[in-house]
Amino acid sequence: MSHSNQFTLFSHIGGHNGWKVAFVLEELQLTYQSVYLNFRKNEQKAPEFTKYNPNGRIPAIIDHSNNDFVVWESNAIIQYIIDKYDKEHKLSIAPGTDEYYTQLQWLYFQASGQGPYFGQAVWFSVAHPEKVASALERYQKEIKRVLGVLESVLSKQEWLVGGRMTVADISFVRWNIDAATRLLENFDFEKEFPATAKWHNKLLERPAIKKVWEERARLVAQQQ
Ligand SMILES: N[C@@H](CCC(=O)N[C@@H](CS)C(=O)NCC(=O)O)C(=O)O
Repeated sequence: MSHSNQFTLFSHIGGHNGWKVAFVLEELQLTYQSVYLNFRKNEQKAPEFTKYNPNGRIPAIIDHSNNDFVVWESNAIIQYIIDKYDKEHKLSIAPGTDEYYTQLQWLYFQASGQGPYFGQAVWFSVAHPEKVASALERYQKEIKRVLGVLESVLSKQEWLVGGRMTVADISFVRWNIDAATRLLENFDFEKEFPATAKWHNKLLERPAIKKVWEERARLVAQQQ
């Protein structure tokens, strides 16, 4: 089958992890077509999709330039993209260096320490059938704890690794948008975590990230 775009990206308009991959693809100017699954119809659990991702969750990518190779788990996808297609290390740290593992450390921390906890805060605030104040409080506290970890580093350096922007920084953007705008009550990001807020706003100003985020806004508006 011939494809005009290098990648197919399975994503979701309201979700988080697909946008993270789109940010990276756009930054590297790689071509992709997004397929947005409909969670209301449970399309992420249907065999047409689980044949690609047995975990039944977005994102997943198909690389049409590599025999339709499939990868799922957002940060594994990001790792695949940079290892294979960021040979000049515009957005990543060269393998074989110590800092490569610092980059990996942040990617793991994002996937295990930020995403799931911030996600549970959303679940207990809007989706859980009962109100469980203690659970919500636990996850909201964890959001601040994770932002505190970032602040402790970013108050001393501009970027997480290598003295420049990499995928490590980009991986945090999507959930931090929600932390800054809707996950916490009476929260002043700039005041409580000034270095992290500055770093986050700088990332939002990146033309590639802006472009992807504007596309999402357009799709969200279309749904309403
Ligand atoms: N650790 C996974 C998390 C994937 C994930 O939770 N995806 C959500 C949307 S952002 C999903 O597909 N949810 C639908 C479901 O759980 O059925 C990753 O980083 O790719």
